Amino acid sequence: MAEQKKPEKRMVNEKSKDEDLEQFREDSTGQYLTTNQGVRVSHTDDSLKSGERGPTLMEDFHFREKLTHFDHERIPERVVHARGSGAHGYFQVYESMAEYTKAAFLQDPSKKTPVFVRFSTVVGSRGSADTVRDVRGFATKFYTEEGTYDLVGNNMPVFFIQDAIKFPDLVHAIKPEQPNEMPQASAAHDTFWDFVGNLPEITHMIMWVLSDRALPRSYRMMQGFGVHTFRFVNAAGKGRFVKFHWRPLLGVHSLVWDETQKIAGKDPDFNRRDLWEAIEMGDYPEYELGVQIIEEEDEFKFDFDLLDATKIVPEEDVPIRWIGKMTLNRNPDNFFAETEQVAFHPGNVVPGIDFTNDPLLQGRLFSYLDTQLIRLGGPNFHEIPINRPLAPLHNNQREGYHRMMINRGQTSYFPNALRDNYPRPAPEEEGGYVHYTEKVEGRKVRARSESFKDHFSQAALFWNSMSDPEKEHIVKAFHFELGKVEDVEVRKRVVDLINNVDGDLAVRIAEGIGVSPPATKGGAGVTKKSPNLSQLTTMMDTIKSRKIAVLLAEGFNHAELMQVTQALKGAGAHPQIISQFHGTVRSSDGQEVMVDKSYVTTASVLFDAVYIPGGKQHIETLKTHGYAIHFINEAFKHCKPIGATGEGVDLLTAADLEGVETASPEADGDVLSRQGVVTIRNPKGIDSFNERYIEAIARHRHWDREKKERVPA
Ligand code: HDD
Repeated sequence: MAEQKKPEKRMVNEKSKDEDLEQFREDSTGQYLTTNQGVRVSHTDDSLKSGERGPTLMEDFHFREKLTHFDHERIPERVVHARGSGAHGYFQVYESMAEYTKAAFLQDPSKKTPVFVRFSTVVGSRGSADTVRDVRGFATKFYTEEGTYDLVGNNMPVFFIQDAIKFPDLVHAIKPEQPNEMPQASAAHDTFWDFVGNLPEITHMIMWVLSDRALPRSYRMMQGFGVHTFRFVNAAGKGRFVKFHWRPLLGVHSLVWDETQKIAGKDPDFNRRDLWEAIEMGDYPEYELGVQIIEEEDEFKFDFDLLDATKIVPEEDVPIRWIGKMTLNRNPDNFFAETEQVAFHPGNVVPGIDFTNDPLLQGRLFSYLDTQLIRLGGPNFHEIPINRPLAPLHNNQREGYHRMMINRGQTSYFPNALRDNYPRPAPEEEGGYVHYTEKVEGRKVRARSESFKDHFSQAALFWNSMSDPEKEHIVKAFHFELGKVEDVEVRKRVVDLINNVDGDLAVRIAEGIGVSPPATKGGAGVTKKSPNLSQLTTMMDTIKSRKIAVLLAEGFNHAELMQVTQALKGAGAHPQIISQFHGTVRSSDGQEVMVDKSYVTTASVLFDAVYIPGGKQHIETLKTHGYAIHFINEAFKHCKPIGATGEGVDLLTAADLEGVETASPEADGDVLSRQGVVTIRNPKGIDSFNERYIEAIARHRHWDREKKERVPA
């Protein structure tokens, strides 16, 4: 027998994903219009007719092709996570993780692995608003040299259910109701809460979904989690459990409920626009990847099961190690081609990363490939540019709808002698994926492990770890969600369920929704806290990329405006001039400034903070502008930082910010910072004003103000 050729060493593809996509890009600038066959078109405004007023002719191939293509433009939206926004970028590990995993993209700190990330809401349709109360998807595709790895996570570390077989029930319950397809993109209706009241395992996730985590200020300011326990495997074949985390370098920040509802009208694309604009402006979102690594011998040392996706591994038990950073630095060229057609799959793993027996994960391993077959119309969706691996691919799969690859050679089977067995399986040392040799045995049972049955302790841990304002937000969220439920028995059952977590919380919920509190006050008997579950422990030392509204009318103080806006820009924020009309406004010393937005094209809810410079005439005018007063009141009500200098302080007095002290006319040069309202009368002290104002913005929100119910907005 002739000696067999050795397969070539893996050709590491050094192309970036951007270069890879180049061959598919089209730019029609300077080009003639053609048909899909490349025939130049001479006229596209009238169909071909028999006489000017006669019938259209079948032979009009341009008309038929144009209409037919249009008629087929839509594909089914994702059954969940239909609304999403994507971005390209790269990932770099800080130091080699070889001790824990052999995954090539986690070895070399100098290597940049291209990524594509899609953020999403879960429940709403493709055209629904961004700021609804919902979990956010955080799915990352790493185009590694060993093949594509997908980390398909969410912005919450736990899930609603423990076994994938319940996923269709969950989704049917939370999606709009059957008879009338209402409400859109909202859990606040009877069927969802009916499901909740009958499914104790959902309790922990409900606490997260009703918390501020469900209202992210930005995709750039939320965490991500792999949720399941996965496995790292090193070159020696040693396996360890691993939990994945993403943390944003801008800190974790949320909107407030009233604000989210208003934004849904003012700018339904709020989070999508935010991501897009940030990348266009060079404010590249950055996230660190973290891992919690657990030795196999420690599998049973926790009071919950590592295979249960309704549980976290508290940081106090296993600290997070931050191992690398992802930077998103390029917007897609075409939403449909990239963000819509991208297909994630938790089963896309590379050597060094493996699964566990988490029954939720196991079910996902089936569902994602299956769903793409209907959504993307056949088995060749991996050939769509955004889904193509950067690693070369060779196998004996053939044909099917929309096949792009032109396979050469006589054979499409294995084994074969005609082509020396090519393409042939790679041994492990040549990068062949070998599944972790976990020992499994047992009887076939349709059952849930006893170790999955504590549904309330971690829900209580989460509740205990919240700050007072966060707790208040959760109670109010229950009031809203259950307040929308028409069936009183459904409301009651949820109150009874929450009584298992915390008796006082159950009473506070009952109070707001017209049902009697549980007969006996219950609770999970957990007093522990895990401080980092609260968003108030997040980074609060940067104002990078925050949007600051500057309210202006004719006659403002130009020097103050410049000093403050320069300082804000210096700290990385983006001040925008808001005035009654578009065009320009003139300062007291005759300088013209361009207006970015007029009152009617924007609103306070679209900004992170407000600033009002001095200028006598300008303030007298603003006092008469209902929009300006409303702008301030609303920003105040939403606990946003407000800054005013010189006569600007008088506008705050006119807006009546219920008892918050501002700098008095006599206070010469002293800055006053009270509950995020920062004021100064004399511009001499503007530098210290800037410092305090920037500090107040970095804190994001000033929750003390929430108690001031009287402030109109
Ligand atoms: Fe899922 C999409 C995240 C459980 C079935 N899921 C989808 C996306 C994300 C997640 C981020 C959108 C990906 C994209 O942007 O295209 N899903 C999760 C997480 C889960 C989870 C973090 C629990 C830990 N999912 C889950 C289960 C099932 C599914 C248990 C079914 C058994 N998910 C799907 C799906 C989707 C999907 C139906 C819809 C579109 C798609 O897959 O591509 O297959």
